[in-house]
Amino acid sequence: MKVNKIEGTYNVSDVRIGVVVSRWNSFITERLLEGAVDTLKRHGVDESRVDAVYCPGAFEIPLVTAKLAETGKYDALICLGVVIRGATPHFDYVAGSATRGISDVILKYKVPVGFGLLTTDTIEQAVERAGTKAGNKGGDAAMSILEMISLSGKIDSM
Ligand code: INI
Repeated sequence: MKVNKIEGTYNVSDVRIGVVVSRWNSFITERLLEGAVDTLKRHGVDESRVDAVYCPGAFEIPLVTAKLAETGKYDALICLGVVIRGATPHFDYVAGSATRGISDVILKYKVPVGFGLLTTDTIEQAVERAGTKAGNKGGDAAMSILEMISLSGKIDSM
């Protein structure tokens, strides 16, 4: 193929990352944070370049993410939260509002945001995605922002 292929790498340096961490289900969100920081460190991002900013629950993640994006200090942000379905429709409102709000921030500020919001039916499913049998979605979100920082830089310099 003779197309110009443009894609990000995982090689970024001197980046500053903001991580928004929801305290709701904190025993799981702290594992997501560990996964995210571990991935960033293994790709050369020093911990001193990472700020972890805590909020009460997933519903508050978009506002905190927007305020961090507004500072212009971060190359990328990562959102970490856990919404568990339980038996009420509350899940749909909290998960839907958080997801839509995070998407809005990405497009308003054009900053990469890693989506590490677990939306599961059970606590067990959330635990599986926070460093046990289904990997660590915090780490996955960190990988995605590394690639997006690199890709954004390439697109900006086109
Ligand atoms: N917040 C979560 O992050 N996860 C949940 O599962 C959850 N549930 O189930 O209610 C939750 N609710 C709190 C919400 O995010 C707000 O913090 C709260 O409503 C105050 O605004």
